[in-house]
Amino acid sequence: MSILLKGGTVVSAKARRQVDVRIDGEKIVEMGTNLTAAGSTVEDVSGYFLLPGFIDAHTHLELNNGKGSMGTADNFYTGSKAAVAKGTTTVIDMATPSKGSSLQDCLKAWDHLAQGNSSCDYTYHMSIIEWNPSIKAEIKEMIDVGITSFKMYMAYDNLRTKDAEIFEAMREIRKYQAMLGVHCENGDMVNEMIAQFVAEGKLSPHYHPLTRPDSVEAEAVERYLMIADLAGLPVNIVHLSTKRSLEAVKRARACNQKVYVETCPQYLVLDDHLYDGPGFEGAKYVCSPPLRRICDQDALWDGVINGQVNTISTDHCSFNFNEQKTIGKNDFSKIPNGMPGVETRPELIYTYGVTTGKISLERMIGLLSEDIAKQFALYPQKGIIQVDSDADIVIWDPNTAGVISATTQLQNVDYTPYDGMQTKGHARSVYLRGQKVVEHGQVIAERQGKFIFRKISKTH
Ligand code: DUC
Ligand code: ZN
Ligand code: ZN
Repeated sequence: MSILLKGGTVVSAKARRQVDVRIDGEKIVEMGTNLTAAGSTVEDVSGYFLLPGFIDAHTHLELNNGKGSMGTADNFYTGSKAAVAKGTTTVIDMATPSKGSSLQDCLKAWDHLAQGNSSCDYTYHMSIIEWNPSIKAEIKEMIDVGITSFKMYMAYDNLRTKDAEIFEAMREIRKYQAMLGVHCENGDMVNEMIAQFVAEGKLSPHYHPLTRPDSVEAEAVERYLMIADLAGLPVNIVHLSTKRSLEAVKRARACNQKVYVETCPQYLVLDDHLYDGPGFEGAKYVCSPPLRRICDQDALWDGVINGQVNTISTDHCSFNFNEQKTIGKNDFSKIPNGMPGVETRPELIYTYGVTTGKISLERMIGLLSEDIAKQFALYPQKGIIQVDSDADIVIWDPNTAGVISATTQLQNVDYTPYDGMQTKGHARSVYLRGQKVVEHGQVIAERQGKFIFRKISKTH
C-alpha cells in the first residue's frame, strides 16, 4: 500500500515548496501539488516540514579505545535507535581495525555488529591505522564492496600513521577517486604536553584542552593539506574545531585545493569553560579535539554560515561518566576520549542555528544531509526528497520545545554534554526507506537499517 504525505513543505538545500509526496515501497514515486489519494494511505502533514533523513558521517557506535579494552557505552543497536528517533536515517560509522588485522576482517567485524541491529541505514569509513603492502592492496577491495571512504589519524599512538604513510595511502586512494578523512592533531606534541603536565602533577580534566591547543590542530591541518596537495587528492578534515585551522583551509583553497571541512555540534554550542566544572565534571567533555574558546566557536559559525564548513556530523563516541570516565579520576590522560551526540545533532542545529537566524533551514539540510550525501557517494539515493530517492523522510514539527536530559535520552550513556539545554522543533515521525519507524517521537520499528553500498562519488 502506498503512502501519500499531504500538505507538508518539502525542504532541500536549495529551496522549500509545498508539495505532496507519494511513497511506494522503499522509494519516493511521485511529487506534486494536490495529488489525489489514488488508493494510498493519506497522512496529513500540513504545518510540518518534510526533510530528507539526516546523515551522520562521523560516529563511533562501537569503539574499543585501546586503553584497557574499554568499549563504548553505546553499540550499534542503542546508538542507531537514538539516531533514528531524532531523524538521522543513515550513519557512516568509523570501522576501526585492531593492529595486525586486515581491512576485510574489520569489515566483517563491523558487519557483524551492525547487521540486524541497526535501526538506521549504515555504511562505514574504513580506518587505516597501519600501512603495509597488504593494507595497500585492500583499498581497492574495500571500494569493490562499497566502502569508498577511508579514515586516518595523526594523533593517538594506537591509531596514527606516519606522514609518509598518509602520503602513500593518499596516492592509492587517489587512483580510485575515493575519499579520505583525517583526524588532524600533532600526536607528538600532544604526547609531550601530556607528559609534562603529568610530571608536574597537573592531573585534573582542566589540563586536557591545554595538551591540545589550537596550534596542535592547525599545524596538523596545514601539514595534512600540504601532503594532500602533493598527492593531488581532494580530502576531508574531520571535526575541525578552531579558527586557525579554518585559516589553513582558506589558504589551501586559495591555492585551488579541494578541501572538505566537517565540524561537530559540540564545537558550535559548547566551550572550554566546561573543563573547569566542579569536581570531576570536566571529564564529561574530554574529547579530542577538545572544546574550544568562544572566538573559535564564532569562527566556526561564520564558516557554517559562509560555506567554509561543508558538513556537521557528531563524532559520537560515548563513555559513561561513572566507571568509564572515572578511570581518569587521578590522571586526565587516562580519561577515555569521546562524547555522545548522535541523538541531539538535529535539534541542536535547528535550535541554535536555524531559530536564532544564523542559518536557514535549507542550509541546515545541506549541512546535515544533502551535502554529506554528495560528499560520500550516497546522493541521490539519500540526502534529498525527490522521485526515485529512498523514502527517508523526517516529518519535522517546528513548533515544539524541549529540554535535553540524560534521563530521557535514548543514547545508552549515563550523561549528555547538553544536559539542560533548551531545544525547539523535533522529528515528529520518521520514514526509513518508506517504512514509518518513528511516530510521535517514539521508535515504533527498530532494527530496520541496512547496509548501503556506495559507488565512487562524482562530486569530487
Ligand atoms: N576523538 C574522540 O574524542 N573520540 C573518538 C575519536 C576521536 O577522534
Ligand atoms: Zn577524531
Ligand atoms: Zn571520530
